[in-house]
Amino acid sequence: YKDPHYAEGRTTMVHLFEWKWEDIAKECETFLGPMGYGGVQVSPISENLVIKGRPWFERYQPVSYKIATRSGNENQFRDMVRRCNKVGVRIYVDAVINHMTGDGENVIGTGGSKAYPPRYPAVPYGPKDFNLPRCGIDYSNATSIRDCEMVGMHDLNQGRAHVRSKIVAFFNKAVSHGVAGFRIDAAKHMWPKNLEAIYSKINNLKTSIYGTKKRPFVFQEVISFFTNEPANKFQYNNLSSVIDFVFGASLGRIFGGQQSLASLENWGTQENGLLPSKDALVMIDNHDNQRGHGGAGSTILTYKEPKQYKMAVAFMLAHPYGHPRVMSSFNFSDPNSAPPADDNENLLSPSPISGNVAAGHVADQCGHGWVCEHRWRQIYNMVGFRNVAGSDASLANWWSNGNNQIAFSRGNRAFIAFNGEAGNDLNQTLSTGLPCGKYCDIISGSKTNGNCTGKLVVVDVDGKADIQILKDAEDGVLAIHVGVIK
Ligand code: AAO
Repeated sequence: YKDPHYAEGRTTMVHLFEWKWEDIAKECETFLGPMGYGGVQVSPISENLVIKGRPWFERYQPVSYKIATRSGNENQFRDMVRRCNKVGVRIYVDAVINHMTGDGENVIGTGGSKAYPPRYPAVPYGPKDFNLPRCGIDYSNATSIRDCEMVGMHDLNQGRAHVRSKIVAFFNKAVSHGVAGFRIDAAKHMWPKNLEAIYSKINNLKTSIYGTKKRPFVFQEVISFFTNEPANKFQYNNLSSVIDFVFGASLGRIFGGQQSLASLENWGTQENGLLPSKDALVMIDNHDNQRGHGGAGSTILTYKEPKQYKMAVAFMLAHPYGHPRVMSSFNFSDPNSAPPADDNENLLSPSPISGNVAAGHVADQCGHGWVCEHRWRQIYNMVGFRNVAGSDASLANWWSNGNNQIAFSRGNRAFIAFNGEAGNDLNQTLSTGLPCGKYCDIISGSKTNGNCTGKLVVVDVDGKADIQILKDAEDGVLAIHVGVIK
């Protein structure tokens, strides 16, 4: 359950938050595949409660396991998975299985199903399938975290055979369409032994795509920062991968200027409070903490602080620790607002990629309120960097000025430098570990038609190069690798 099953040479997934299946299919073909992304985490696929104003969070209140949301229907979903796989991009489903909706009258889902909480005839679930008596969560108590209701939503009892079988059938439907795995929403609120039983019943992945006997990649959402929390990540990483929230909170603190970059020298070890690398799904921000939901918000960097954010993302992608996930957002000021739409009531969202991007053409931004961080040159070029560095090129040639300037290489394949100092330029001759040659910096530009559109870096026979990052440059990073020799 810990292998993402990326196609050969790919290493990184992107969360295309609230994107439609048709748009994701196009994005796989025209951008993600060609730029080397390995996979997409999609928004929840199961039918959800329609909430007035259509906030993004309605998608976390299931009404049934029909594949029918504003992202699209089952045919569109199946078509997306097929087209993405065809260009080497995997799909991971965000699975909401801890709970159904909160209370409500006239509950109607995005697929037209009616519900009478706690009765959900379209599954079907009835009162016996939920934990009773109803209670609010006391976060100091492990049983309460698992058996009480998260913000008033009816809490499924995964100990029941009927509930397990419905969840497993839902997973297996997605597997039959060719997905590579699942994000387990609110895993912390379910007992590990129940999750283990459910995972064991998921079918092997489609042989025609993944080969024989391949288990789904499962990454569990467990928000925890301290080992002494009654429900914490170390209770789940023996089952499968876990999203490590310490990662983004710590890197946000460091690249946000509250702690020195030099302190990153031993990054990725237990002493940072992180999970073992192979167990960890990591990100700088996610759809919750970028807007103050789900905790740990104060140090989290987002697209709203672009210079620091791009530095943190570059560090995540350059460093060998963990399985990285890039966030792709829509712009917001109200944290509860719906995704960009022409007409929310009719579920007509403008396409993030319509009109402005011809097939095969690389644009740095989308439009219509979609931020598309994954299309920022400084981010997609770093995905390429990680793919070139691969998993066997270990971290080498660490350098720091003891403060906020650092550099390191990934074996003899890739090299990166950071200047996090507001008041000082970085101007140093550094060991890059790379073979002698001329390289294009992939942060200030790209290598296009044999030329560098950004800085040129000359590595001499000793592997040394003059590295310069000015204090007021647009980006505080310089990165080169053996794939961009001029
Ligand atoms: C909505 C409304 C509610 C309404 C409800 C039902 O907002 O007012 O009652 O509908 O009608 C999303 C939204 C929710 C939304 C929900 C359903 O975020 O606002 O509720 O959809 O529409 C906990 C969970 C974690 C969860 C996170 C949001 O553990 O699983 O809350 N994330 C996932 C999804 C998320 C989704 C759901 C789950 C639900 O990613 O999008 O909710 O499917 C502590 C705990 C954490 C806890 C946080 C927040 O964190 O440890 O477990 O996360 O609090 O409650 C420090 C601490 C840190 C602490 C933090 C905050 O940093 O170190 O531990 O402070 O106190």
